[in-house]
Amino acid sequence: MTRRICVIPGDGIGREVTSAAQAVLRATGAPLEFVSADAGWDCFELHGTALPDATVRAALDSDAILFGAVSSPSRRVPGYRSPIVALRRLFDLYACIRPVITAASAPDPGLIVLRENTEGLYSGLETVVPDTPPGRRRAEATAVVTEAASRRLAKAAIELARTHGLGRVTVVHKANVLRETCGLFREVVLDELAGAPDLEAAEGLVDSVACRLAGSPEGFGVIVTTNLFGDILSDVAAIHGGGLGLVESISRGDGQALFEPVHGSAPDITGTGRANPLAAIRAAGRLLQHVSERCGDDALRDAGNRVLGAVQSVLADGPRTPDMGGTARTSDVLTAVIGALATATSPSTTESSAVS
Ligand code: GGG
Repeated sequence: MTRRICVIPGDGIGREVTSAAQAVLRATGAPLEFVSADAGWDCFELHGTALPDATVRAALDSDAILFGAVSSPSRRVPGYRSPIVALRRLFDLYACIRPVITAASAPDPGLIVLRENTEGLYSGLETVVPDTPPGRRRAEATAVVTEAASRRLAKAAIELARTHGLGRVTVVHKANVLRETCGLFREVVLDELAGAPDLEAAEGLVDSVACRLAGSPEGFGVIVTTNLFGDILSDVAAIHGGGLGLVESISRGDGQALFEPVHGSAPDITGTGRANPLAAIRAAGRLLQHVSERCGDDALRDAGNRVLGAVQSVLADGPRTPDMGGTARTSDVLTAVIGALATATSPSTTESSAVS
């Protein structure tokens, strides 16, 4: 049966890397059809919305979403809101999973950052206090933490740690200062972990974890944390996975799932043909594994495993884009991945388990 993939390339190099990922998906021979949909800043400039209704419908009507990257402006633009944050909330994609394959753990994840994806400080509850004179302006943001969202995330952390043999779940928070919000998150996650005696439960304050994580990825297992902390820590963790050009991100709920590279739209290199497509290609491999798991199609899982295996072999032998110290172009890496697909061997048991 043909599965429908909604491709949302977004802005900048998002378009270049999703095009490469789509080419790899086609090269697997898996029975897929692609529906392209708009989102992002360019879309906003063209259509007056960063997330058209047609895009939401196309995403709804698909088996999975392949997303590129968007460039939301850092200044306030009336009518604009981040489409990726909106998609995560619209589809209740509560678990954002960022596996980090380190030199020591390859081809399996040595660390997974699991970020709450629907609330926290990204709940969209920001206000400006009206009518304040210059010099006295004031803006406020509300962080939302609920027991239900924290508990379902903790369950996902437990499942991930078990599936990938990571042995430990580390809850990261700042409950010594944010006693109510982080305090609730910490309490609920630790409570859920108490019911998983096969796993070691650990905890850490976000600042000290960031410092330790910048030095080494060892000993964390699955890091489970709130939205903003997870956004930052997953970029720090990417250092150990070869940089942002290599790490994929899976946002899933109980229904839909969205796959994307962790990196953004990189306007500085857009159009130069030097973007690293490997994170997006890995995202495409995870997408195949996920769809396979959802619909019980072993051939799709095999295709996903081959994509991930092909990426590993290109990482070992090159070619490499400039972010990895090489001089290769996006198209060189794409050609190499497609070439490696034919001979990609079946990866180890844990890698062949869907991360989502
Ligand atoms: N592929 C991930 C991505 O696009 N990262 C940049 C990001 O999250 N931007 C948020 C935004 O621009 O709204």
